[in-house]
Amino acid sequence: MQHYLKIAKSFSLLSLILILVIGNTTPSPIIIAKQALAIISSRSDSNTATITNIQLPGIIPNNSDNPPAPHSSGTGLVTNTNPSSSNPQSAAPPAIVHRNTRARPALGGATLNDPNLKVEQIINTGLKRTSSMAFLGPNDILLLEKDTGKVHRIVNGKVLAEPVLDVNVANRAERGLLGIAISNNNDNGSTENGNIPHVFLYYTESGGGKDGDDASISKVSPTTDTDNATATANAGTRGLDMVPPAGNRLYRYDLDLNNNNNNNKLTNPLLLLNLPASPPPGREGTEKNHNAGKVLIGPDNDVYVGVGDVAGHRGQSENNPNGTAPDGTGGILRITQDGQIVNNPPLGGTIPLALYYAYGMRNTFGMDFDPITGDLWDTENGNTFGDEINLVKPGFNSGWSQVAGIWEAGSKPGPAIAADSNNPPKDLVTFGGKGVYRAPELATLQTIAPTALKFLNSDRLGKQYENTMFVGDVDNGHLYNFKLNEDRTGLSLDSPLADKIANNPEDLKEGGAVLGQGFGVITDMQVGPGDGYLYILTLNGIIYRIVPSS
Ligand SMILES: [Ca+2]
Ligand SMILES: [Ca+2]
Ligand SMILES: [Ca+2]
Repeated sequence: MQHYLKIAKSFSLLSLILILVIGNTTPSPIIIAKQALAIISSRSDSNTATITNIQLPGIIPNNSDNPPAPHSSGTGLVTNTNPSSSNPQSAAPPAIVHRNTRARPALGGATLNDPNLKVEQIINTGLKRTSSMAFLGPNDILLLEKDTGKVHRIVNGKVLAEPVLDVNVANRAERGLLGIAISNNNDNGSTENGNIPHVFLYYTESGGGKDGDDASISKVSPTTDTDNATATANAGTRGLDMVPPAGNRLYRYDLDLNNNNNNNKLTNPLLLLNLPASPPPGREGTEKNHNAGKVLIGPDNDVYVGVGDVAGHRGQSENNPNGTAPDGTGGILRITQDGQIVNNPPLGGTIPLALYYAYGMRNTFGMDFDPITGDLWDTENGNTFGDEINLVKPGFNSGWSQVAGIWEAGSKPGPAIAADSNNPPKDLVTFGGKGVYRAPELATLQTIAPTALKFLNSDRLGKQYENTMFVGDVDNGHLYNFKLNEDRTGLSLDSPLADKIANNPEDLKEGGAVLGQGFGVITDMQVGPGDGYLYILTLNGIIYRIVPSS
Protein backbone atom coordinates (compact mmCIF):
# COMPACT_ATOMS: atom_id res chain seq x y z
CA MET A 1 0.00 0.00 0.00
CA GLN A 2 2.78 2.35 0.94
CA HIS A 3 4.51 1.43 -2.30
CA TYR A 4 1.38 2.20 -4.27
CA LEU A 5 1.03 5.60 -2.63
CA LYS A 6 4.61 6.42 -3.43
CA ILE A 7 4.03 5.61 -7.07
CA ALA A 8 0.78 7.53 -7.15
CA LYS A 9 2.45 10.53 -5.59
CA SER A 10 5.28 10.47 -8.09
CA PHE A 11 2.86 10.04 -10.92
CA SER A 12 0.65 12.94 -9.91
CA LEU A 13 3.62 15.24 -9.50
CA LEU A 14 4.98 14.16 -12.85
CA SER A 15 1.60 14.70 -14.47
CA LEU A 16 1.32 18.16 -12.99
CA ILE A 17 4.68 19.17 -14.34
CA LEU A 18 3.99 17.74 -17.76
CA ILE A 19 0.66 19.52 -17.96
CA LEU A 20 2.29 22.78 -16.98
CA VAL A 21 5.14 22.40 -19.41
CA ILE A 22 3.10 21.12 -22.34
CA GLY A 23 0.30 23.58 -21.81
CA ASN A 24 2.76 26.41 -21.54
CA THR A 25 0.33 28.06 -19.15
CA THR A 26 3.18 29.65 -17.35
CA PRO A 27 5.80 32.05 -18.62
CA SER A 28 8.55 30.03 -16.99
CA PRO A 29 8.23 26.26 -17.53
CA ILE A 30 11.94 25.74 -17.07
CA ILE A 31 11.85 27.09 -13.54
CA ILE A 32 8.88 24.91 -12.62
CA ALA A 33 10.60 21.84 -13.95
CA LYS A 34 13.74 22.72 -12.05
CA GLN A 35 11.86 23.19 -8.80
CA ALA A 36 10.12 19.88 -9.25
CA LEU A 37 13.40 18.26 -10.09
CA ALA A 38 14.95 19.59 -6.93
CA ILE A 39 12.06 18.19 -4.88
CA ILE A 40 12.29 14.77 -6.40
CA SER A 41 16.06 14.64 -6.57
CA SER A 42 16.33 15.34 -2.87
CA ARG A 43 14.79 11.98 -2.07
CA SER A 44 16.20 9.95 -4.90
CA ASP A 45 19.18 7.79 -5.44
CA SER A 46 21.63 9.73 -7.53
CA ASN A 47 21.82 7.00 -10.15
CA THR A 48 18.08 6.93 -10.72
CA ALA A 49 16.70 9.41 -13.18
CA THR A 50 13.58 10.89 -11.78
CA ILE A 51 11.77 13.06 -14.23
CA THR A 52 11.63 14.44 -17.68
CA ASN A 53 12.00 18.16 -17.95
CA ILE A 54 9.82 18.37 -21.01
CA GLN A 55 7.44 15.92 -22.59
CA LEU A 56 7.90 15.42 -26.29
CA PRO A 57 4.55 14.34 -27.66
CA GLY A 58 5.90 13.70 -31.13
CA ILE A 59 8.53 11.34 -29.82
CA ILE A 60 7.15 7.90 -29.28
CA PRO A 61 8.76 6.11 -26.37
CA ASN A 62 10.40 3.03 -27.70
CA ASN A 63 8.43 0.63 -25.56
CA SER A 64 5.10 2.17 -26.54
CA ASP A 65 2.42 -0.16 -27.76
CA ASN A 66 1.25 2.48 -30.18
CA PRO A 67 3.53 3.05 -33.15
CA PRO A 68 3.30 6.38 -34.96
CA ALA A 69 0.23 6.73 -37.13
CA PRO A 70 0.73 6.26 -40.85
CA HIS A 71 1.27 9.43 -42.78
CA SER A 72 -1.77 10.93 -44.39
CA SER A 73 -1.49 13.56 -47.07
CA GLY A 74 -2.11 17.21 -46.47
CA THR A 75 -0.06 17.63 -43.30
CA GLY A 76 2.39 20.08 -44.76
CA LEU A 77 4.69 17.41 -46.05
CA VAL A 78 5.93 18.39 -49.47
CA THR A 79 8.33 16.42 -51.53
CA ASN A 80 10.93 18.03 -53.69
CA THR A 81 9.25 19.36 -56.80
CA ASN A 82 12.40 19.63 -58.84
CA PRO A 83 11.11 18.82 -62.32
CA SER A 84 14.31 17.31 -63.61
CA SER A 85 13.85 13.64 -64.16
CA SER A 86 17.03 12.96 -66.01
CA ASN A 87 20.13 13.85 -64.08
CA PRO A 88 23.07 14.48 -66.42
CA GLN A 89 25.45 13.25 -63.73
CA SER A 90 23.78 9.88 -63.53
CA ALA A 91 26.18 7.11 -64.25
CA ALA A 92 26.38 3.53 -63.12
CA PRO A 93 29.27 3.06 -60.66
CA PRO A 94 31.48 -0.02 -60.66
CA ALA A 95 29.45 -3.06 -59.80
CA ILE A 96 32.01 -4.76 -57.55
CA VAL A 97 32.01 -3.54 -53.98
CA HIS A 98 34.44 -5.00 -51.47
CA ARG A 99 33.28 -5.68 -47.99
CA ASN A 100 35.57 -4.69 -45.18
CA THR A 101 36.15 -5.90 -41.67
CA ARG A 102 36.98 -4.20 -38.41
CA ALA A 103 40.61 -3.08 -38.33
CA ARG A 104 42.94 -4.44 -35.66
CA PRO A 105 45.67 -2.35 -34.05
CA ALA A 106 49.05 -2.87 -35.74
CA LEU A 107 51.42 -5.11 -33.79
CA GLY A 108 54.17 -2.52 -33.95
CA GLY A 109 51.83 0.27 -32.90
CA ALA A 110 50.22 3.12 -34.76
CA THR A 111 52.39 5.17 -37.09
CA LEU A 112 52.17 8.53 -38.85
CA ASN A 113 53.22 9.54 -42.34
CA ASP A 114 54.51 12.98 -41.32
CA PRO A 115 58.04 12.74 -39.81
CA ASN A 116 57.40 15.95 -37.87
CA LEU A 117 54.73 14.20 -35.79
CA LYS A 118 54.64 11.09 -33.62
CA VAL A 119 52.11 8.99 -31.72
CA GLU A 120 52.30 8.70 -27.94
CA GLN A 121 50.25 6.22 -25.97
CA ILE A 122 48.70 7.99 -22.98
CA ILE A 123 47.11 4.94 -21.42
CA ASN A 124 45.96 1.43 -22.20
CA THR A 125 42.98 1.26 -19.88
CA GLY A 126 42.28 -2.41 -20.45
CA LEU A 127 38.62 -1.42 -20.80
CA LYS A 128 36.49 -2.97 -23.52
CA ARG A 129 34.52 -1.16 -26.19
CA THR A 130 35.31 2.38 -25.16
CA SER A 131 33.03 4.63 -27.19
CA SER A 132 33.59 8.30 -26.35
CA MET A 133 35.58 10.63 -24.12
CA ALA A 134 35.47 14.22 -22.90
CA PHE A 135 37.93 16.41 -21.00
CA LEU A 136 36.97 17.72 -17.55
CA GLY A 137 40.29 19.55 -17.50
CA PRO A 138 43.93 19.05 -18.55
CA ASN A 139 44.92 15.43 -17.79
CA ASP A 140 41.40 14.76 -16.59
CA ILE A 141 39.21 12.69 -18.93
CA LEU A 142 35.79 11.05 -18.66
CA LEU A 143 35.69 7.83 -20.68
CA LEU A 144 32.63 5.80 -21.66
CA GLU A 145 32.47 2.03 -21.69
CA LYS A 146 29.73 1.09 -24.16
CA ASP A 147 28.64 -2.29 -22.81
CA THR A 148 28.84 -1.69 -19.04
CA GLY A 149 27.37 1.81 -18.99
CA LYS A 150 30.27 2.97 -16.84
CA VAL A 151 31.67 6.49 -17.02
CA HIS A 152 35.30 6.19 -15.96
CA ARG A 153 37.55 9.03 -14.94
CA ILE A 154 41.20 9.15 -15.95
CA VAL A 155 43.38 11.58 -13.99
CA ASN A 156 47.04 12.03 -14.91
CA GLY A 157 47.04 8.84 -16.96
CA LYS A 158 45.41 6.58 -14.36
CA VAL A 159 41.88 5.18 -14.30
CA LEU A 160 40.26 5.93 -10.93
CA ALA A 161 39.07 2.83 -9.09
CA GLU A 162 35.43 3.87 -8.99
CA PRO A 163 33.51 5.06 -12.06
CA VAL A 164 31.79 8.44 -11.69
CA LEU A 165 28.59 6.82 -12.94
CA ASP A 166 27.30 3.36 -13.83
CA VAL A 167 24.01 3.22 -15.73
CA ASN A 168 22.00 0.24 -16.97
CA VAL A 169 22.39 -0.17 -20.70
CA ALA A 170 20.97 -2.34 -23.42
CA ASN A 171 24.16 -3.19 -25.27
CA ARG A 172 23.63 -5.50 -28.23
CA ALA A 173 25.37 -4.50 -31.45
CA GLU A 174 25.66 -0.71 -31.53
CA ARG A 175 23.51 -0.05 -28.46
CA GLY A 176 25.03 1.08 -25.19
CA LEU A 177 26.63 4.10 -23.52
CA LEU A 178 27.59 6.04 -26.60
CA GLY A 179 28.10 9.79 -26.28
CA ILE A 180 29.25 12.48 -23.85
CA ALA A 181 29.59 16.25 -23.87
CA ILE A 182 30.55 18.60 -21.02
CA SER A 183 29.37 22.18 -20.66
CA ASN A 184 31.04 24.59 -18.31
CA ASN A 185 29.06 27.42 -19.83
CA ASN A 186 25.69 27.23 -18.12
CA ASP A 187 23.65 28.65 -15.26
CA ASN A 188 24.33 25.71 -12.98
CA GLY A 189 25.81 27.69 -10.10
CA SER A 190 29.42 28.72 -9.74
CA THR A 191 32.50 27.65 -7.91
CA GLU A 192 35.90 29.27 -7.49
CA ASN A 193 36.86 27.77 -10.83
CA GLY A 194 33.73 28.61 -12.82
CA ASN A 195 30.40 26.92 -13.34
CA ILE A 196 29.58 23.45 -12.08
CA PRO A 197 29.85 21.32 -15.22
CA HIS A 198 26.81 19.84 -16.86
CA VAL A 199 27.63 16.41 -18.28
CA PHE A 200 25.39 15.20 -21.11
CA LEU A 201 25.20 11.48 -21.80
CA TYR A 202 23.43 9.58 -24.57
CA TYR A 203 22.81 5.88 -24.05
CA THR A 204 20.50 3.02 -24.81
CA GLU A 205 18.81 2.56 -21.47
CA SER A 206 17.98 -0.96 -20.36
CA GLY A 207 14.30 -1.85 -20.18
CA GLY A 208 14.76 -4.21 -17.25
CA GLY A 209 17.35 -2.49 -15.14
CA LYS A 210 20.33 -4.71 -16.02
CA ASP A 211 23.20 -4.28 -18.45
CA GLY A 212 22.68 -6.48 -21.48
CA ASP A 213 19.16 -7.61 -20.66
CA ASP A 214 18.31 -7.02 -24.32
CA ALA A 215 20.15 -10.26 -25.16
CA SER A 216 18.74 -12.24 -28.07
CA ILE A 217 16.04 -14.80 -27.38
CA SER A 218 15.89 -16.00 -30.97
CA LYS A 219 17.76 -15.86 -34.16
CA VAL A 220 16.10 -15.03 -37.42
CA SER A 221 17.15 -15.74 -40.94
CA PRO A 222 19.69 -13.21 -42.18
CA THR A 223 17.78 -13.12 -45.43
CA THR A 224 15.04 -11.05 -43.76
CA ASP A 225 17.53 -8.21 -43.43
CA THR A 226 18.44 -6.44 -46.63
CA ASP A 227 20.23 -3.54 -44.97
CA ASN A 228 22.98 -5.21 -43.06
CA ALA A 229 26.28 -6.14 -44.65
CA THR A 230 27.57 -7.90 -41.56
CA ALA A 231 24.36 -9.67 -40.65
CA THR A 232 25.59 -13.17 -41.07
CA ALA A 233 28.75 -12.56 -39.10
CA ASN A 234 26.80 -10.94 -36.30
CA ALA A 235 24.05 -13.51 -35.87
CA GLY A 236 24.31 -13.12 -32.09
CA THR A 237 23.41 -9.46 -32.33
CA ARG A 238 20.19 -10.28 -34.14
CA GLY A 239 16.91 -11.81 -33.07
CA LEU A 240 14.27 -10.57 -30.65
CA ASP A 241 15.24 -8.79 -27.45
CA MET A 242 14.90 -10.63 -24.16
CA VAL A 243 13.90 -7.28 -22.69
CA PRO A 244 13.40 -4.43 -25.15
CA PRO A 245 15.40 -1.32 -24.24
CA ALA A 246 13.63 1.57 -22.54
CA GLY A 247 14.90 3.96 -25.19
CA ASN A 248 17.84 5.82 -26.62
CA ARG A 249 18.05 8.60 -24.10
CA LEU A 250 19.82 11.89 -23.65
CA TYR A 251 20.39 12.81 -20.00
CA ARG A 252 21.94 15.78 -18.29
CA TYR A 253 23.94 15.28 -15.10
CA ASP A 254 25.77 17.55 -12.71
CA LEU A 255 29.31 16.88 -11.58
CA ASP A 256 28.98 16.58 -7.82
CA LEU A 257 31.56 18.87 -6.28
CA ASN A 258 30.76 17.97 -2.68
CA ASN A 259 33.42 15.32 -2.62
CA ASN A 260 36.91 16.36 -3.63
CA ASN A 261 39.90 14.00 -3.86
CA ASN A 262 38.92 13.43 -7.51
CA ASN A 263 36.11 11.22 -6.27
CA ASN A 264 33.22 13.20 -7.73
CA LYS A 265 30.11 11.49 -9.02
CA LEU A 266 27.58 12.43 -11.68
CA THR A 267 24.32 13.34 -9.98
CA ASN A 268 20.88 14.85 -10.62
CA PRO A 269 20.02 12.98 -13.82
CA LEU A 270 17.56 14.87 -15.95
CA LEU A 271 16.00 13.09 -18.90
CA LEU A 272 16.05 15.44 -21.88
CA LEU A 273 15.16 13.16 -24.81
CA ASN A 274 13.55 9.74 -24.94
CA LEU A 275 13.95 8.26 -28.41
CA PRO A 276 13.24 4.94 -30.13
CA ALA A 277 15.83 2.21 -29.55
CA SER A 278 14.14 -0.80 -31.14
CA PRO A 279 13.64 -1.77 -34.77
CA PRO A 280 10.39 -0.58 -36.33
CA PRO A 281 7.45 -2.99 -36.71
CA GLY A 282 8.34 -5.74 -39.16
CA ARG A 283 12.06 -5.48 -38.56
CA GLU A 284 12.22 -6.78 -34.99
CA GLY A 285 14.77 -9.43 -35.87
CA THR A 286 17.29 -7.10 -37.47
CA GLU A 287 20.62 -6.10 -35.98
CA LYS A 288 20.30 -3.59 -33.16
CA ASN A 289 22.35 -0.97 -34.91
CA HIS A 290 22.38 2.66 -36.08
CA ASN A 291 21.86 4.34 -32.73
CA ALA A 292 24.57 6.90 -33.61
CA GLY A 293 25.31 8.63 -30.28
CA LYS A 294 27.76 11.53 -30.48
CA VAL A 295 26.79 14.52 -28.34
CA LEU A 296 28.13 18.06 -28.83
CA ILE A 297 27.68 21.47 -27.23
CA GLY A 298 27.39 23.93 -30.12
CA PRO A 299 28.72 27.47 -30.44
CA ASP A 300 25.12 28.44 -29.62
CA ASN A 301 25.50 26.58 -26.30
CA ASP A 302 22.74 24.15 -27.33
CA VAL A 303 23.04 20.36 -27.20
CA TYR A 304 23.32 18.37 -30.44
CA VAL A 305 22.91 14.59 -30.61
CA GLY A 306 23.24 12.32 -33.63
CA VAL A 307 20.65 9.54 -33.98
CA GLY A 308 20.69 6.94 -36.74
CA ASP A 309 17.79 5.18 -38.40
CA VAL A 310 17.72 2.74 -35.44
CA ALA A 311 17.68 -0.61 -37.22
CA GLY A 312 15.84 0.68 -40.24
CA HIS A 313 13.14 3.16 -39.30
CA ARG A 314 11.71 4.46 -42.56
CA GLY A 315 9.67 7.53 -41.76
CA GLN A 316 9.66 10.97 -43.26
CA SER A 317 12.92 11.80 -41.47
CA GLU A 318 14.45 9.00 -43.56
CA ASN A 319 13.02 10.49 -46.76
CA ASN A 320 10.09 8.16 -47.07
CA PRO A 321 7.33 10.47 -48.37
CA ASN A 322 4.69 7.92 -47.33
CA GLY A 323 6.31 7.12 -44.01
CA THR A 324 5.36 8.01 -40.47
CA ALA A 325 6.00 11.45 -39.02
CA PRO A 326 9.56 12.03 -37.78
CA ASP A 327 9.99 9.96 -34.61
CA GLY A 328 13.37 11.14 -33.41
CA THR A 329 15.36 8.81 -35.67
CA GLY A 330 17.50 9.51 -38.73
CA GLY A 331 19.05 12.87 -37.99
CA ILE A 332 20.80 15.31 -35.70
CA LEU A 333 18.58 16.66 -32.94
CA ARG A 334 19.10 19.91 -31.06
CA ILE A 335 17.70 21.19 -27.76
CA THR A 336 18.76 23.68 -25.11
CA GLN A 337 20.72 22.54 -22.07
CA ASP A 338 17.44 22.63 -20.13
CA GLY A 339 15.70 20.41 -22.67
CA GLN A 340 13.70 23.14 -24.37
CA ILE A 341 13.10 23.73 -28.05
CA VAL A 342 15.59 26.21 -29.50
CA ASN A 343 14.46 29.44 -31.11
CA ASN A 344 13.67 29.28 -34.82
CA PRO A 345 14.32 25.60 -35.54
CA PRO A 346 15.00 25.16 -39.27
CA LEU A 347 12.33 22.60 -40.19
CA GLY A 348 9.33 23.84 -38.21
CA GLY A 349 8.40 25.21 -34.81
CA THR A 350 6.42 22.28 -33.43
CA ILE A 351 7.54 18.95 -32.08
CA PRO A 352 8.76 16.63 -33.47
CA LEU A 353 10.20 18.60 -36.40
CA ALA A 354 11.33 21.36 -34.05
CA LEU A 355 13.86 18.92 -32.58
CA TYR A 356 15.57 18.27 -35.89
CA TYR A 357 18.64 20.22 -36.94
CA ALA A 358 19.26 17.81 -39.82
CA TYR A 359 17.72 14.60 -41.18
CA GLY A 360 17.98 11.93 -43.84
CA MET A 361 20.82 10.11 -42.07
CA ARG A 362 21.47 6.41 -41.82
CA ASN A 363 24.04 6.65 -39.02
CA THR A 364 26.75 9.00 -37.79
CA PHE A 365 29.69 8.22 -35.53
CA GLY A 366 31.34 11.63 -35.85
CA MET A 367 30.34 15.29 -35.58
CA ASP A 368 32.19 18.54 -34.80
CA PHE A 369 31.87 22.28 -35.32
CA ASP A 370 34.32 24.15 -37.52
CA PRO A 371 36.10 26.45 -35.03
CA ILE A 372 36.33 29.20 -37.69
CA THR A 373 32.84 29.26 -39.22
CA GLY A 374 30.85 27.53 -36.48
CA ASP A 375 29.43 25.15 -39.12
CA LEU A 376 28.64 21.57 -38.16
CA TRP A 377 30.28 18.68 -40.06
CA ASP A 378 29.59 14.97 -39.79
CA THR A 379 30.66 11.55 -41.01
CA GLU A 380 27.99 9.10 -42.14
CA ASN A 381 28.12 5.37 -42.70
CA GLY A 382 26.80 3.66 -45.79
CA ASN A 383 25.72 0.05 -45.82
CA THR A 384 27.66 -1.87 -48.46
CA PHE A 385 28.70 1.39 -50.17
CA GLY A 386 28.43 5.15 -49.86
CA ASP A 387 30.11 6.62 -46.76
CA GLU A 388 30.11 10.40 -46.47
CA ILE A 389 31.70 13.50 -44.97
CA ASN A 390 29.16 16.32 -44.93
CA LEU A 391 28.83 20.01 -44.21
CA VAL A 392 25.65 20.09 -42.11
CA LYS A 393 23.86 23.40 -42.47
CA PRO A 394 20.61 23.97 -40.49
CA GLY A 395 17.84 21.93 -42.15
CA PHE A 396 20.35 19.69 -43.94
CA ASN A 397 18.87 16.63 -45.64
CA SER A 398 21.47 13.96 -46.24
CA GLY A 399 19.25 11.92 -48.57
CA TRP A 400 19.04 8.57 -46.76
CA SER A 401 17.14 6.23 -47.31
CA GLN A 402 17.01 7.18 -50.99
CA VAL A 403 20.67 8.12 -51.32
CA ALA A 404 23.94 6.65 -50.03
CA GLY A 405 26.98 8.74 -50.86
CA ILE A 406 25.91 10.15 -54.21
CA TRP A 407 24.40 6.87 -55.39
CA GLU A 408 20.88 5.57 -55.39
CA ALA A 409 20.51 3.47 -52.25
CA GLY A 410 19.95 -0.27 -52.44
CA SER A 411 21.70 -3.54 -51.88
CA LYS A 412 24.13 -2.55 -54.65
CA PRO A 413 25.20 0.94 -55.76
CA GLY A 414 22.66 2.50 -58.06
CA PRO A 415 23.35 5.34 -60.49
CA ALA A 416 24.89 8.59 -59.23
CA ILE A 417 21.67 10.52 -58.69
CA ALA A 418 22.70 12.92 -55.94
CA ALA A 419 26.10 14.48 -56.66
CA ASP A 420 24.61 17.90 -57.46
CA SER A 421 23.21 19.76 -54.46
CA ASN A 422 21.18 21.95 -56.80
CA ASN A 423 19.62 19.00 -58.54
CA PRO A 424 18.68 16.42 -55.91
CA PRO A 425 16.42 13.42 -56.45
CA LYS A 426 12.88 14.67 -56.84
CA ASP A 427 11.22 12.40 -54.29
CA LEU A 428 13.16 13.53 -51.23
CA VAL A 429 11.10 14.78 -48.29
CA THR A 430 11.59 18.52 -47.77
CA PHE A 431 9.03 19.39 -45.06
CA GLY A 432 7.44 22.15 -47.05
CA GLY A 433 10.66 23.24 -48.72
CA LYS A 434 12.49 23.83 -45.44
CA GLY A 435 14.76 20.81 -45.68
CA VAL A 436 17.67 21.23 -48.07
CA TYR A 437 19.60 18.37 -49.64
CA ARG A 438 23.34 18.84 -49.88
CA ALA A 439 25.71 16.43 -51.56
CA PRO A 440 28.62 15.01 -49.53
CA GLU A 441 31.91 16.91 -49.53
CA LEU A 442 33.47 13.46 -49.84
CA ALA A 443 31.79 10.16 -50.66
CA THR A 444 33.45 6.75 -50.65
CA LEU A 445 32.13 4.04 -52.93
CA GLN A 446 33.78 1.24 -50.99
CA THR A 447 32.95 1.75 -47.34
CA ILE A 448 35.61 2.67 -44.79
CA ALA A 449 33.05 3.11 -41.96
CA PRO A 450 34.16 6.60 -40.90
CA THR A 451 33.88 7.35 -37.18
CA ALA A 452 35.05 10.32 -35.13
CA LEU A 453 35.44 13.76 -36.73
CA LYS A 454 37.43 16.50 -34.98
CA PHE A 455 38.80 19.92 -35.88
CA LEU A 456 42.18 20.70 -34.30
CA ASN A 457 41.66 24.24 -33.03
CA SER A 458 45.30 24.70 -32.04
CA ASP A 459 48.63 25.27 -33.82
CA ARG A 460 50.56 22.91 -31.56
CA LEU A 461 51.11 20.40 -34.38
CA GLY A 462 52.25 23.13 -36.75
CA LYS A 463 50.36 25.77 -38.69
CA GLN A 464 49.52 23.33 -41.49
CA TYR A 465 47.29 21.34 -39.15
CA GLU A 466 45.60 24.25 -37.40
CA ASN A 467 41.81 24.09 -37.87
CA THR A 468 42.10 21.07 -40.17
CA MET A 469 39.75 18.09 -39.88
CA PHE A 470 40.71 14.68 -38.52
CA VAL A 471 38.60 11.56 -39.16
CA GLY A 472 38.89 7.96 -37.94
CA ASP A 473 37.45 4.74 -39.32
CA VAL A 474 36.45 1.17 -38.47
CA ASP A 475 37.67 -0.76 -41.46
CA ASN A 476 41.27 0.34 -42.03
CA GLY A 477 42.61 1.66 -38.72
CA HIS A 478 43.47 4.90 -40.50
CA LEU A 479 43.68 8.46 -39.22
CA TYR A 480 42.62 10.83 -41.99
CA ASN A 481 43.45 14.53 -42.21
CA PHE A 482 41.62 16.98 -44.46
CA LYS A 483 42.19 20.64 -45.11
CA LEU A 484 39.20 22.81 -45.91
CA ASN A 485 38.86 25.04 -48.95
CA GLU A 486 39.25 28.79 -48.71
CA ASP A 487 35.68 29.62 -47.73
CA ARG A 488 35.49 26.44 -45.64
CA THR A 489 32.40 25.09 -47.41
CA GLY A 490 34.20 22.01 -48.69
CA LEU A 491 37.38 19.97 -48.46
CA SER A 492 40.57 20.85 -50.29
CA LEU A 493 41.09 17.62 -52.21
CA ASP A 494 43.80 16.43 -54.58
CA SER A 495 43.51 13.84 -57.33
CA PRO A 496 42.09 11.21 -57.28
CA LEU A 497 39.80 12.77 -54.67
CA ALA A 498 39.24 16.07 -56.45
CA ASP A 499 35.94 14.74 -57.79
CA LYS A 500 34.83 14.28 -54.15
CA ILE A 501 34.71 10.53 -54.66
CA ALA A 502 37.05 7.87 -53.26
CA ASN A 503 36.42 4.64 -55.10
CA ASN A 504 38.44 2.70 -52.50
CA PRO A 505 40.88 3.19 -49.61
CA GLU A 506 43.80 3.39 -52.06
CA ASP A 507 42.30 6.59 -53.46
CA LEU A 508 42.39 8.11 -49.98
CA LYS A 509 46.08 7.25 -49.66
CA GLU A 510 46.92 8.54 -53.11
CA GLY A 511 45.02 11.74 -52.44
CA GLY A 512 47.14 12.38 -49.36
CA ALA A 513 44.28 12.05 -46.88
CA VAL A 514 45.81 9.25 -44.79
CA LEU A 515 47.99 10.71 -42.03
CA GLY A 516 48.29 7.60 -39.88
CA GLN A 517 47.62 3.89 -39.68
CA GLY A 518 47.62 0.97 -37.27
CA PHE A 519 45.20 2.50 -34.74
CA GLY A 520 42.53 -0.16 -34.96
CA VAL A 521 39.04 1.28 -34.61
CA ILE A 522 39.14 4.97 -33.66
CA THR A 523 35.96 5.84 -31.75
CA ASP A 524 36.59 9.40 -30.60
CA MET A 525 39.00 12.32 -30.85
CA GLN A 526 39.36 15.42 -28.72
CA VAL A 527 41.79 18.32 -28.41
CA GLY A 528 43.59 18.48 -25.05
CA PRO A 529 42.49 21.64 -23.23
CA GLY A 530 45.90 22.00 -21.59
CA ASP A 531 48.27 21.16 -24.43
CA GLY A 532 46.34 21.61 -27.68
CA TYR A 533 47.36 18.16 -28.96
CA LEU A 534 45.05 15.67 -30.68
CA TYR A 535 43.86 12.86 -28.40
CA ILE A 536 42.61 9.64 -30.01
CA LEU A 537 40.47 6.97 -28.36
CA THR A 538 40.21 3.46 -29.78
CA LEU A 539 37.52 0.85 -29.30
CA ASN A 540 39.90 -1.35 -27.31
CA GLY A 541 40.50 1.15 -24.54
CA ILE A 542 43.69 2.91 -25.63
CA ILE A 543 44.14 6.68 -25.63
CA TYR A 544 46.85 8.07 -27.91
CA ARG A 545 48.08 11.59 -28.39
CA ILE A 546 49.60 13.13 -31.51
CA VAL A 547 52.56 15.36 -30.66
CA PRO A 548 55.51 16.98 -32.50
CA SER A 549 58.33 14.48 -32.98
CA SER A 550 60.93 16.83 -31.58
CA1 LIG B 1 26.01 -0.73 -15.91
CA1 LIG C 1 24.07 12.08 -47.71
CA1 LIG D 1 37.86 10.06 -57.36
